[in-house]
Amino acid sequence: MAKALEGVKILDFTHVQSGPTCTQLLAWFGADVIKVERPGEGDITRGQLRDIPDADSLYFTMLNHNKRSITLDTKNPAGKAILEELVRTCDVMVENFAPGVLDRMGFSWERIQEINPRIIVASVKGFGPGPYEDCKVYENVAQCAGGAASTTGFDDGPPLVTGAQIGDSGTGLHLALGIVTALYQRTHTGRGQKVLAAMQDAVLNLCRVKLRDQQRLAHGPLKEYPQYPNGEFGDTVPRAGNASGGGQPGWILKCKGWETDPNAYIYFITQAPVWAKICDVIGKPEWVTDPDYATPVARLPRLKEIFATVEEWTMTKTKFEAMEILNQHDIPCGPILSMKELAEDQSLRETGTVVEVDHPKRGKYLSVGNPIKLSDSPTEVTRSPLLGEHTDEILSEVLGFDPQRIAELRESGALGATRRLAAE
Ligand code: CAO
Repeated sequence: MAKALEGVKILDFTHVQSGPTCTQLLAWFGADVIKVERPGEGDITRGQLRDIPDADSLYFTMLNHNKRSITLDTKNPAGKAILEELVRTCDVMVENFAPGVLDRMGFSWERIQEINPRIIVASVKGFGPGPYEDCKVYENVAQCAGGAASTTGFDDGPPLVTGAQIGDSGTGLHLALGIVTALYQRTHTGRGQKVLAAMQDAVLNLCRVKLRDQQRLAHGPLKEYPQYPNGEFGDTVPRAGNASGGGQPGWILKCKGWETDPNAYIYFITQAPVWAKICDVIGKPEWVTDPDYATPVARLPRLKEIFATVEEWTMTKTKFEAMEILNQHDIPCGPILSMKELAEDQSLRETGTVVEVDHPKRGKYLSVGNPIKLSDSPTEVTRSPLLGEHTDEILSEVLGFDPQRIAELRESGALGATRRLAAE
């Protein structure tokens, strides 16, 4: 079956996490993603957090499925000339180097446009134009600078970063949307354009509800926050612990076994339309008519006490038992699932959200597959490339170079030493 982005050629000049997550998605949608890597080392994540000696790390393999790899020394004149050919041939260039790197390499936006006015140049940077535009940025820096850390954690503790990679993978998602939008616009204009996703902007976009709350503060306390009614509100959005970000109060509650299992918890939402059912389930039918508990407004100053009472009930059930009972009554809730539980979840395997991939050097490993499902463009996850595995193939198939030219290029040092799958 033809894939959604079949025929689109991506020059993937990305590394680490933010850029690779973007190009991996495009590859899953059918684009031909050509990953250009520095000879010898390649993407730095190949060697980072290694669990198996000499094999590409899970960090790399889980972010670079369905791509081809070519090694090029772009500081070598012949290597630079090949990069120029790739710019001429590809539809999109994606990069997430530190600010100024592409310019120093000789590939300013103006120069790229001269080579190929149809190309879309998509970049992840830490910050957009402004005081920090020249800074190098990693995940947690973006979480801190984008408002996530200041609003995550408990009121009496320090700011916290979250395990979700909203700075890297979150920005990669934003960039992917920018790219397909620019590709669509190109069908009318015939022109390429620059696409920028700054990590600070992407994190702030995901923290939209907190900027909402910042403005609500001017009109009084945030009544759904745990600080209400007894705590103090300053002039900035406080950390809200596990309170829900929406209008339906929620909290994380202990379940049976919490003393020994760090994940024996459930997220419980006291959604207003099912309040009567909640009261029945937890054995408090009198709360349905009691004016202190009957309405959402009356409940707000009593949320702590209400959740403590609900918890007395959840502690008598495992998180899965509680989930089953609550779902029978349409009461929104969610078990706190560990990575082990997610890895073993059969339904996630069946949908391809968790996939097992085979790799010639590391054997079988689990990965997260494509979380976006297209009915007419199904995803088949294939393993990440070895460093430079497709160098010759790309030079001949994509750029049309003959074997002699490839041999000369190899002599020149432009390609570095290629590791061949067959030789390993
Ligand atoms: N051949 C020769 N040189 C190459 C090359 C190739 N194929 N590919 C890259 N290089 C060189 C570049 O030319 C550059 O050299 P110069 O600094 O001499 O110009 C260098 O490698 C790469 O530079 P970098 O500054 O991007 O890399 P870094 O490891 O120092 O910084 C990072 C990494 C992520 C902090 C930085 O790239 C960055 O801020 N990127 C933007 C934000 C981002 O994506 N962050 C998320 C990373 S995931 O947590």
